[in-house]
Amino acid sequence: MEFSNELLSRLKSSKNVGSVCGAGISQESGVPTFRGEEGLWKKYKPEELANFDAFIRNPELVWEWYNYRKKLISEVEPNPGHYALSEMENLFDNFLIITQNVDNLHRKAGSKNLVEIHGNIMSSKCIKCNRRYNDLPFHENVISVPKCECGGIIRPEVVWFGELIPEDLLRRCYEFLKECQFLFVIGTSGYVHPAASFPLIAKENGAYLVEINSEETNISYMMDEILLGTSGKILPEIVGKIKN
Ligand code: BV8
Ligand code: ZN
Repeated sequence: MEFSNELLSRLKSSKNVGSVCGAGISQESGVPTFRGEEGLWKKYKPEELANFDAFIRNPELVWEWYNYRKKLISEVEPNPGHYALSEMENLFDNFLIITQNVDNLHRKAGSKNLVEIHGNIMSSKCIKCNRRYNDLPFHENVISVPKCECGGIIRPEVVWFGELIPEDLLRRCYEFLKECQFLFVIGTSGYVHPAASFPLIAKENGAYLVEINSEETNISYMMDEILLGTSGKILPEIVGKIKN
């Protein structure tokens, strides 16, 4: 893929470079996205499963969904897109990944400068005493709702619809976006807030916005450039250009 001189010169001269990532960056690892035709789960909308009321109403069903996703995620690896972002940490003074994904793949690819604003599917917590349980075993087809020693039920430690993003994570994002000079917006349909508002905040602070997506999205209108294609292919090519 050819990149504009504008993109390359801005990128090479930027110190504060970031990325806002969505499910699309994990698609080439084999993790289904939410709103694509393959959909995470055709029968239900994530918005109907990924919320606290649905969990209280039917914790078995919600754990079935999360165990299905945990098993799937435990069998996949990061793709070249994740590794390219991990490499960018060494190419810029101040590089940050803000991800909506809970699939642990940025960490597996070695990224350290990472804010998982929607949490991480591999950690769970008791809804009564908040005790954290990392790496709960997930049994396929055995649907039992995990219980805490205190008797409370345990939930996946992810941020559901209607729940607040942890204050410290949100603050870290806003502080970064204030200084951001160049922002990649990768593999997100731009529906879910507050992540969907991050590119505009960066733009208002002078950042150059480059969207990487296999199709136009809800937020393409605000981008300085749109690179249509898959992130697993485009990101390593960008890293190659920066290194030369
Ligand atoms: C909150 C965790 C305060 C669980 C998730 C303002 C305006 C409108 C609505 C709201 C608003 N503020 C709050 C809301 C309500 C709500 C919201 O945004 N609703 C939307 C649906 C309208 N937001 C919240 O509730 C948030 N909390 O704001 O608290 C508050 C609360 C209530 C009311 C007011 C304020 C919390 C949201 C967090 C929800 N949790 N996940 C879990 O994952 O199990 S969201 C879920 O969607 C995932 O995290 C996912 O990452 C995220 C976003 O989806 P995408 O990542 O974009 O994935 P999608 O499938 O949609 O798109 C994939 C893209 O990839 C596509 O564009 C495709 O073309 C592209 N692609 C595919 N393959 C590739 C590719 N691109 C490149 N390469 C490829 N190979
Ligand atoms: Zn407990």
